[in-house]
Amino acid sequence: MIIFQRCSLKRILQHAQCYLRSLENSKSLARAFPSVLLHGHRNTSSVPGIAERTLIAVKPDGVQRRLVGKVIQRFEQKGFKLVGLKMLQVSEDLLSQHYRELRTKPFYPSLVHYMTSGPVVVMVWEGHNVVQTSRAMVGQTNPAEARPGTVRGDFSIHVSRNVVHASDSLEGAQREIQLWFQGQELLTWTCCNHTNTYEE
Ligand code: DAT
Ligand code: MG
Repeated sequence: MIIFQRCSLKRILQHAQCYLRSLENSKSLARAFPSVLLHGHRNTSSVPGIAERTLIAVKPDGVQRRLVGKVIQRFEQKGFKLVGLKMLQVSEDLLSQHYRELRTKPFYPSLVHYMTSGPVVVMVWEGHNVVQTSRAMVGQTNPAEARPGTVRGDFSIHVSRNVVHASDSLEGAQREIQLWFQGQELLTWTCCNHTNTYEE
């Protein structure tokens, strides 16, 4: 009877240890999860860099000329995923942070005047290599040099009215996204045609 009690006590202790270990594992999972949610970069695919994000903005001339739909259409038809979108009147403060590298340029005052002259539509697009690809889709800064087929090449003539903004690097994109958007304004969602865009 005493032997039986010892055996079952030992088994109960083993079960308790096992339970405590699994509890510890689930605690460490719970610690990791919020950061995944915070960054909005849940990468459920084997395709590298699939959750890369960039900032695209239709500037005041593009909004006035009713080109917002055409710009969105190009990014949608390419296969990128829209994860944030809003229309706003830009403040000089936001703009001076956005264009901080250009503050000393002679054209900076007229750039600020034009960019704050009316609403802009700002977006975050997500997908594989989206930063580099969207720069190619937007075209050269000066529309005179932008190739036909690019947004600037097709819809603009002069460098001071070149319709769209696109982040020029991964670091630039991250900085600009944080500048223009609050975390909760960006959505993490699954596209229903995901497997027709990427190979798993
Ligand atoms: P991009 O918009 O291609 O990244 P950028 O960052 O060098 O180019 O310049 C930001 C914007 O400033 C650009 O889209 C239009 C304006 N800009 C640049 N060079 C200019 C110039 N020489 N004269 C007038 N505006 C200019
Ligand atoms: Mg730039």
